[in-house]
Amino acid sequence: MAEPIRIQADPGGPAARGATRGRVGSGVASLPLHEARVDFPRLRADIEALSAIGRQSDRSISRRAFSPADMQARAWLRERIEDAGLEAHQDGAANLHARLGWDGSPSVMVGSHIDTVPSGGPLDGALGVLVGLECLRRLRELDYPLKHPLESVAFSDEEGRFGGLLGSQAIAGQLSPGKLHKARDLEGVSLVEAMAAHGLDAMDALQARRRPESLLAYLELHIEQGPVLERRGATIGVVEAITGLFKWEIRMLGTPNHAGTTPMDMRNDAFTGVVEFAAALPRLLDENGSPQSRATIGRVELQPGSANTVPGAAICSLDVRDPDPQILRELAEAMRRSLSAIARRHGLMFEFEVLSQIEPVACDPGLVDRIDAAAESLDYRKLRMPSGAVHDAQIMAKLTRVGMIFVPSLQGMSHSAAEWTAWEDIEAGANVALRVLAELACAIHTPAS
Ligand code: HGY
Ligand code: MN
Ligand code: MN
Repeated sequence: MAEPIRIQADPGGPAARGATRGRVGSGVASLPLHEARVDFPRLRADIEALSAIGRQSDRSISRRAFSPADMQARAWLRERIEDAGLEAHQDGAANLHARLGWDGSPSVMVGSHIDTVPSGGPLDGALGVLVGLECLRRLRELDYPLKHPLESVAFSDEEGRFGGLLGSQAIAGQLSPGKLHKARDLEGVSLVEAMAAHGLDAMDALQARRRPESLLAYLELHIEQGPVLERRGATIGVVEAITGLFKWEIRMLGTPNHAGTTPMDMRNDAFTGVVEFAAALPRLLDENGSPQSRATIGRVELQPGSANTVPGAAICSLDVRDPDPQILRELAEAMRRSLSAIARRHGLMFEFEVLSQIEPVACDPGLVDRIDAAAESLDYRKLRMPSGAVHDAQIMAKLTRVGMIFVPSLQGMSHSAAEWTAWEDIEAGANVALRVLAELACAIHTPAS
């Protein structure tokens, strides 16, 4: 076993300037592990401060990847990392890491994202990043001897302004020059332009790749974004698997024509095709999916878009999810067949582009048990469950063992201003994350698992 790394506990020493280097230190672990808890008032203050960045008049939050609000949040986070005496590091994909005891040996990583959907909530992603920061700060204060370095990361563009899960895909080596050049948002702004506006070169994302052997495990705490924990009265979700998805852009193509002079039976109305497809989704899921299957059309655009013109083109998004890869394949085939039949019936053409395809993943059984045991020993009510949302964790699963901790979402709401989690549940989740990270990275006696 590697010689435990000891961190200078001296607040004024070199470590204070964010240059925390392991292996030298005089601290002695001050608190037994089972008594270790996060500094909750400090974590709460961070959550409140970050949620003020990108706040909109309707109380929702908008921090789209590489937007001014996202950059402001990144600058704020970097300052908090350095104030904590941790080493701040930004990789080629602009993922922002906080490091503790960094010596280049295989590390334990914890993370999530601080970018949001256009009118998002204060906790989706942000909670996991701030809990990760708090855990590294707290482990530095507790001064447990480290077996392995720790890093807490805020991944770039998880929410998909430029395709989604960008930062974790960069680390997993899943990006290509073509994919980076092609990536653009709904307004047509390219990733290359958006990053260049902040002095960043999108192609540097290709350098962010990490070797699997550079990581020992990845942990992510996230809000559930669903109603299950609240309904079951549980505080901690022990995630066993993370759903997969495919995202398409569908284009139904008909004939634009005059709204007044074109008889109803002589139209090739593209919008009719999308409406019929949307109405068919529940049946398609019943016939080809599982109880965990989900299908969503979140965006529809009609062209030319004038009230007195029969739409010649109807462009819509399609987001389909299921934790079983075979069911996802069957759903994709059923959707394609349905689109083809509808197009034929209405004299339309259709095409679709696969925007993203994310495999479902199983979390590491050892980490699942460790999270479960930590919740048990901290006396929190827990529930083993799947994740219906996708997360950076499932990309990191390509590189290393992953585990996820969920905390309840009030009325299951997320991706909106109504997104919230009770403070005591946030504190509980953070304490479970602290325990698991300490067991993974610190040289202290831990129950086998
Ligand atoms: O879409 C998702 O599941 C995640 O919130 N980005
Ligand atoms: Mn989200
Ligand atoms: Mn998220």
